Amino acid sequence: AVEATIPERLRETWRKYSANGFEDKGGFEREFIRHVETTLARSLYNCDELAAYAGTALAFRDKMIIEWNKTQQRQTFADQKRVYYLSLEFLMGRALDNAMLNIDKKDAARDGLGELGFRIEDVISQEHDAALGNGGLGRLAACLLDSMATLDYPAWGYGLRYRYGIFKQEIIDGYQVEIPDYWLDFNPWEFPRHDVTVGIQFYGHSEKHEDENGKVKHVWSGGEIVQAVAYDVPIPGYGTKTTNNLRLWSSKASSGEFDFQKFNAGDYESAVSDQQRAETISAVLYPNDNLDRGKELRLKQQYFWCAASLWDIVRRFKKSKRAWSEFPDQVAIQLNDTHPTLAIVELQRILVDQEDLEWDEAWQIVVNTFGYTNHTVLPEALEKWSVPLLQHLLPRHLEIIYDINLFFLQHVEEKFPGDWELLSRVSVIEESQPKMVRMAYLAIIGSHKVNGVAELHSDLIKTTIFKDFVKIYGSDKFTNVTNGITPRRWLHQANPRLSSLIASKLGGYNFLIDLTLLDGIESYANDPDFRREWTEIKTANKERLAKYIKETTGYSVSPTSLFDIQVKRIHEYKRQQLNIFGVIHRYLKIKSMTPQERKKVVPRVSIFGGKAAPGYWMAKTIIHLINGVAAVVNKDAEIGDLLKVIFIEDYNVSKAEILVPASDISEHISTAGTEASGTSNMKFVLNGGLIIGTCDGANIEITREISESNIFLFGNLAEDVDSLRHKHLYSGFTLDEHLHKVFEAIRASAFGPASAFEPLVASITDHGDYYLVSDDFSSYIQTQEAIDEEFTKQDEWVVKSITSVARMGFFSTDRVVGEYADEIWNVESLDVE
Ligand code: IMP
Ligand code: B1N
Repeated sequence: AVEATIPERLRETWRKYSANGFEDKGGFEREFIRHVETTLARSLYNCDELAAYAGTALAFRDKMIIEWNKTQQRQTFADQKRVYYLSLEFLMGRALDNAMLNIDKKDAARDGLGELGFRIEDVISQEHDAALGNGGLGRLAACLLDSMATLDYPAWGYGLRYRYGIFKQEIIDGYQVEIPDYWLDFNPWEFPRHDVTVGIQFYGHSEKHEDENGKVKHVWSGGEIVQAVAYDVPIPGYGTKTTNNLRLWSSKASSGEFDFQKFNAGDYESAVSDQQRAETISAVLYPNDNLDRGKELRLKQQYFWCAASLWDIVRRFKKSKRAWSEFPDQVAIQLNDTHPTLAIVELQRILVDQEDLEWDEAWQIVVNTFGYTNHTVLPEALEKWSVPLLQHLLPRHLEIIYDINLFFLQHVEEKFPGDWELLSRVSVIEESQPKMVRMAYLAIIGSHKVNGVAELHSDLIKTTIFKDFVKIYGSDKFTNVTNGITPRRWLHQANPRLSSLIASKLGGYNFLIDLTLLDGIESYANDPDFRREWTEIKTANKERLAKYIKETTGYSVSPTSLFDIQVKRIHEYKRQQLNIFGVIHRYLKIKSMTPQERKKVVPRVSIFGGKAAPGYWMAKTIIHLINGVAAVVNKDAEIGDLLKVIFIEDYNVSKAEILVPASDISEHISTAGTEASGTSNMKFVLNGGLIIGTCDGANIEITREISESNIFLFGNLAEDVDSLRHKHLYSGFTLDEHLHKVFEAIRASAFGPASAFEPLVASITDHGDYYLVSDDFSSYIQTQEAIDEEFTKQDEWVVKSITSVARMGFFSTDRVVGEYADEIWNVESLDVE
């Protein structure tokens, strides 16, 4: 319909001069030089690596945005249901390599850059990571975007354009120091849309008015308005022309906000401060992972982003001129954890207050639109907002929350008359001092589906934190969608040689879009030539990491050692403390050996990496201890290569791409029942590393897929955790003798002043050992010994490695997106042809 309104002649002219981008090496060089000369105003004589990166990125950006435009047009004309993925975090990492591979022009760029005097790897490594996330939750959002584009779903991400991503970590004297991550100096991947700007209201008050028909209307007035400006980031699919959109909102003062009268009167400070206050909203990503701190600015971020996104979604829907009842047939909104729960309240407000729908009709639309994904059962991560804060910041929304709760409790009361305890347990309002709004309950009530992210986790939410809601709604409202990863970035991009070896046996790269095809390599585990190539690739990846370690830490590690890697956020529940205590045990044991005995030791490099939340003191203590142990062990001449301990500074997505392909063993050793899924476990196995892990999260399903003989499981089960904790508190416990020795060494200041580490030791010996380190320690060190033993049988080890990779097909986000599409969104992909 829109097409018909444009005269044919105009369309012809447009077609004639449309941008085309490049196709081959020559075309790439032409576009590269054009951008270096005209966009960057540089020349042959001052084109350094950074300029080469910029020129390359701009050439690729042109190609992507051409497809972006066509995709958006196609999706607009097709007029079918779209998906909106609301996430406060998108941990994208670098974009250039991904763009090159997804649009299949990396060879052209490599050859072109070569002719122009650059190495493609050096150019790629100039890029600053887009680090708008903390860890697994944010990286999952990025993997899902990749898969939604690859599978041609009409899907947009919505998030915040933080000026500062997750902080950069430096280690100084063994301590973590945080440095701000200003990443926007040069960002070729975003398109500012100053025409897509909306005012977002805060504070003020809510009033009731009666209109001429006696109908009560709610009006929210007063307060302040902050502008939300859209920035669009193109998301290219792999092997398809679909290029989807990630829309990030940036906050800006309303134009009236910069007060020229104050400015002219010389009151510069207060003229500027209003502006700064507005811009603060999208200034910085909160650096907490699995922790809710209830800060006002965080609530402002959440509402700002939800309100802007809903305005945009509703505006787009209204262009279709459909009835409101069709909204859920056109729009699916997925809530990435409870952070965007206010979107539920905001849509109800738009429908009732602005569009004049009846409450019940509006509410039905809302519930049919939203789905909620829960990512954690940790009590400290379950979001609650105080009623007085909501009253102050969002007065009308608080009223709506109270009404939602009232109607919900009436429904519960009808179903379970007289069960007052049930009513108070499931109320959205916690009757504490001050009263608190339980966001997860609101998210459940306002969504048609609630999912966990791995089987154990989805069972746990149904039997523990959301048990009452299963009783009320039945178990059909709850479902499981086990997480995955994108094989494009986490195999093809991070490990090109392995990807190419697999492709050579499978007759091409189809496995990258149907990961279950990997099962075709299982039989090659019997082929000695294949095993040799497989081993060579692992060794090359370990050499690359060893080189990186040498350059960044100065320590030399031998690539023939067993590389044992634990990289993830530092958290007590993830138990890096268990790992480092195990390392100390290993060190003490080697020290006590005779030279003859030492000859039998399997040399090991224990590699750690990860950030601690700046306010999480115990996590910082764990980092400190790891570095203390490294300082002692690595310079102990008696130990030499038998043991090295490495802490990789500033772990991020692009460092993960170096670490993940280089592991022999990786550690996923959370206290059972605490890690909802984990996704790096999948990445390591897909790259031919074996894992040591607890029966937790997705480890359980990985075991089921690859078989128990290919994974090293240890430790207590989730079902026993409660009684063990209870036992610690009420009957006390005796320490494992090996762990006791480890603590003696720490308390004797073997790794730095004992006082620094005392709180960590005491959390186990004196404060109940909540994470069951002592209960799992002996099983952990025995399993590590079994790993040493297995590693000496290299042939068997490689067979395990190949077999595991062959069986990892289940863990692609392509499968994940398909499940969301069928079971939650009811949305179909859009044929590109
Ligand atoms: P929005 O849905 O209005 O935000 O538009 C997103 C993008 O879709 C725009 O930037 C356009 O590229 C494309 N688009 C939106 N409406 C139309 C249309 O009517 N014809 C062609 N493309 C459109
Ligand atoms: O989400 C990942 C899972 O694989 C991990 O097991 C899980 O720990 C992670 C509040 C979170 N859950 N909750 C968070 C992050 C930031 C924040 O402010 C909570 N992250 C997870 C993907 O499902």
